[in-house]
Amino acid sequence: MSLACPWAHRTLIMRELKGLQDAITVNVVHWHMKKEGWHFDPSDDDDATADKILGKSHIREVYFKDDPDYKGRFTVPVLYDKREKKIVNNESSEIIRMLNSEFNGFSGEKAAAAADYYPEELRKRIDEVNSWVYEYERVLQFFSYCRGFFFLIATSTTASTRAALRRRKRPTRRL
Ligand SMILES: N[C@@H](CCC(=O)N[C@@H](CS)C(=O)NCC(=O)O)C(=O)O
Repeated sequence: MSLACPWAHRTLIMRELKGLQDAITVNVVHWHMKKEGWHFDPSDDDDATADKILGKSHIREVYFKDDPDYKGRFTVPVLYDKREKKIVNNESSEIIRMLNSEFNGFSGEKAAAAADYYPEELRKRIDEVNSWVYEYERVLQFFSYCRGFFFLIATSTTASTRAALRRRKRPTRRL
């Protein structure tokens, strides 16, 4: 799980709502996703933990342990079965549905176990909102890449213009 990831966040919220804090432990990656992807480093981030299940340094190693031929993205959240030593699911919308109904026997609170956050009559609407959020996030991501690209061009153009002006202003050295 990453505290920087909104998709991971909703699984954490559902874990609380369903009283599953004791049944499902949480390992938190470092807030900064680097070139090798999410990594565990509690020494540099007070909120991060080590990988207390497999002792891995990166999330990608957890994926490869599960499937050495894995070709997808190394995303969080990941629901992991400690006993079977297998990834159960890495899709937050499915994980929250699982937490809603499949772990009721492990909940620490009766009322939390009984609470249903995916009632039959609202499922269609909830699924629609979920798809809409995914689409919207993709569009936002596209615009934020564009913004980053134009920012880069603008700053590098400004920087090179400034450098050129500085060069022009520089007095010619006479020997
Ligand atoms: N469909 C996934 C998406 C999760 C996702 O995109 N997580 C991001 C962080 S917010 C991630 O781990 N990205 C790592 C990568 O793309 O390498 C879900 O909702 O669980």
